[in-house]
Order: sequence, then C-alpha cells, then structure tokens
Amino acid sequence: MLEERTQIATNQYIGLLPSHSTSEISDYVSVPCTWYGLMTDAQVQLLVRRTQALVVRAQAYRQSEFDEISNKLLRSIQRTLAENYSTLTQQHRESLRAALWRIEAAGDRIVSLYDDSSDLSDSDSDGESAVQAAVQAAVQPADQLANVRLHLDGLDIKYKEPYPGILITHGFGEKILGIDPAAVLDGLMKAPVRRAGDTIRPGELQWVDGDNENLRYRGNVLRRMKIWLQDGPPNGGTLIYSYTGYTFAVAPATSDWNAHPELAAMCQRYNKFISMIQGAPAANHAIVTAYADGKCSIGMHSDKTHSLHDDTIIGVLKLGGASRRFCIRKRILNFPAGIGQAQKTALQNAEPMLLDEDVASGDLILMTGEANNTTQHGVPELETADAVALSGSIVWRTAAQRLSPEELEKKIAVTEKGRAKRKAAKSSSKRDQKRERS
Ligand SMILES: O=C(O)CCC(=O)C(=O)O
Repeated sequence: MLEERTQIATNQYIGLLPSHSTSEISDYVSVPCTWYGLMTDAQVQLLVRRTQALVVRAQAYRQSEFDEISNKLLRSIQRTLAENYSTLTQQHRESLRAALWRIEAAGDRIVSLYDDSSDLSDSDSDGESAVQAAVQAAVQPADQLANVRLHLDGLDIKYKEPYPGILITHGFGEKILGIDPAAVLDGLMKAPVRRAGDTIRPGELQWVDGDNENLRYRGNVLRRMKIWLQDGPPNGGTLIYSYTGYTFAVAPATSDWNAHPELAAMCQRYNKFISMIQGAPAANHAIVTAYADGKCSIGMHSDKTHSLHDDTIIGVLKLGGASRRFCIRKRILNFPAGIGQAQKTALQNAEPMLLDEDVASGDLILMTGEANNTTQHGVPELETADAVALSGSIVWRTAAQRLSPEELEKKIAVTEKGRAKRKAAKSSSKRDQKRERS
C-alpha cells in the first residue's frame, strides 16, 4: 500500500516539473522530499533529469528567481541527503550529489554570464539564448573527450574510461609521444637531488626530495621526490600550481622544459595532442614524481584547482621501468550536515574504487577539470617496499598564477617569517614544559 502511494506521489511529483510556472516550480521545490529514500533508482534518475530540465527552464526568468529556485532545490536536496543518508542507496546518493553539483555549476555560469553581459534583459532574445546555452552547457557538460576517443579509435589505440571525463590510454608515451617512458625517468634520475638541508638552486633542473624542508608537509617527510617544470624561463615569471601544504619556497626549483630538447619535444607533442580537446588550454606546467619503491606513494586526493586555468586538462603520464597500482574513486562533495571530520573521512574512505589496478609505464590518465573535481586519485603504498622498482609520472597542467621574481621573493619571505614564528613558538613551549617539570 505504502509502495503504491509512494509510486503515485512520485509520478505526480515528477509530472509537475517540466511545464509549469515559476510559482508552481517554487511550490514543487519547497515540498520536503523526505521520501527520496523510497524511490527506485529509475525514479531518482528521472527526477535528476527533470531537475536539469527545471534548471534550463529557470533561465527564462530573471536571475533572482533562478537563484531563489535553485537555492530551494539545493537546500531540499541537501536536506534529503542529510536526513536520509543512512537509508539512501549508493546510487541514490550519487544521483543526488550529481544533481547538486550540476545545479551549482549552472548557477555559477549564469552569474558569470550576467556579470559579463550587463545589458541582458528579458526581451533580449540573443541574451536569453546565450543564457540558455550556458545553462545547458553547465547542466549537460559537453563530452570534452569525444575527439580524443575518435582520434585514438582511428589509430587503433586502446583506452578505457573508468569515469566520465577520465580516459586511460595504453601505450600513450610510446605511440603518441614517441618516447621510451623508462628511459625518460632514467635520464631524469641523473639530475641532482636536494635533500634535507640542501639549498634549491633557482631555475635548475633538480629533484626536491620529500625530506627537503621546502617539500615536507607540516614538517612530515613525503615519500617521493619531485621535479618542477614550466614552459618558458622562470625569469619571465614562475608558474605556480599550489596544493594542500604547498609552500612558495619550493617554487624556485622550477626550470624551463625548453632548456632540455627531449623534454621540450615530449611536452610539445603532448600539447599537440590535447589541442584537439575543445576549449582546452595548452599545458604550461609539469611536475615529475619519482617513487623509489613500493613504500613511496601519494594519498587519495583531487588536484586543487584554485591556481589553475578554469579549463585545465590534467594529464598523468606514467614513467619508469615498473607499473604501479593507481586508484580512482568518487569524491564526496556534500557531507551530511553536522558530522565531524572523522566521520567525513570514514564516509570518503568507504567510497568504492572506480579503478584499482596496475597502470603501466607509458599509459596516460587524462582528466577533465570536472572529472578531477568530482573524483579522487592516488598511488597507494604497497605492503612490501621492495615489491616494486623505481617508477614515476609526469603530470601536465595549465597554471593560471604567474609570479615575477620580485613577487615570488615576497611570498617566500612571508613563508619564512611564518616558519620562524612557528619554530620560536615550539621551542618556547618546550622550555615552558621543561620548567614545569623541574
Ligand atoms: O604519480 C602518479 O601517478 C600520480 C601523481 C599525482 O596524483 C599528483 O602529482 O597529483
């Protein structure tokens, strides 16, 4: 009986959406939707599709109305997630999260479009269709990698797509870039390594080891080492890709990839390849990572995009003589309200892997910005340190932040001042503790 009533109510609820006025739509979104949890997967899918249609329709009204409608929608979906989290199936959660993300993205695009076109008005039909196109692009993101797939199919090169917007191409290094991925890493291993206490030499090709003060994360040694590269000499400005724990003090390690003919040729060929992706800016920044053995790793993360170009593509080319396990999972974008960090971490860690397998040296993992933002990736630590020999990767991105030598110097001075302050505070608290004990 309950099921039958739910079925009827669901159909009515969904049926309301596509053809009604703003006030009816507002009524619809203000209905508390606590019974999402009772809906079948197909019904949730339909609701999500209709929600998208609603957002497209909403563009016909003024922005304030769009905001009002989308805010109500966002709140009601967030409430549904929060109140019914434990009873929702994985698929329900994902559908709802996807709807949230798309509505937010649609809102952002509309805001920026209105910012850019202050003369848009209701009677401006060109303006309206521009808004509609923007909303549609946000609601149904273009299949950015379509040309890449076509190109690879044409060359008969194998690839797979574990998640929309993440394409893993087998043998990319050898077949498209014309390189030997083991030899590239071997060659780079000849560069000097800056370890704990060593000084970074500005603009030189060099490794910064995970125990160097400028690469440690909150004082902790990282189990990997890195080379920073950019397209162009750093005296014309250092490109910054800043991530959690990044300190500007490591930026002087960035060198120009054009100073090394083999690296330059590889990066140019990569850029030629990604130029077939509509709207993709050329990569101008790369980080090479080396994992000495199976104990070296990088935790599950999404690349931080605040210092990157809005439309950056992220390309991870695996290097070295060994393959390494690579994992991808969905990233939880909206946690239920009121839960603590430990619960958030547990929920995130419970997400099943979309990919968990050895990825061979020479394979390319290509990610759109949207796919990066909605997933996490990582190279997990392995049980036995010796199980895997030296391996690594080069990750290309498009950085949007460029600091002149003077600007960088100022940023580093701020970092160093902060460091000295923390050091002084630490030793004074140690002294206090000693005094208390004695
Ligand atoms: O080395 C890899 O395979 C991944 C590197 C990575 O995720 C990163 O540098 O952000």
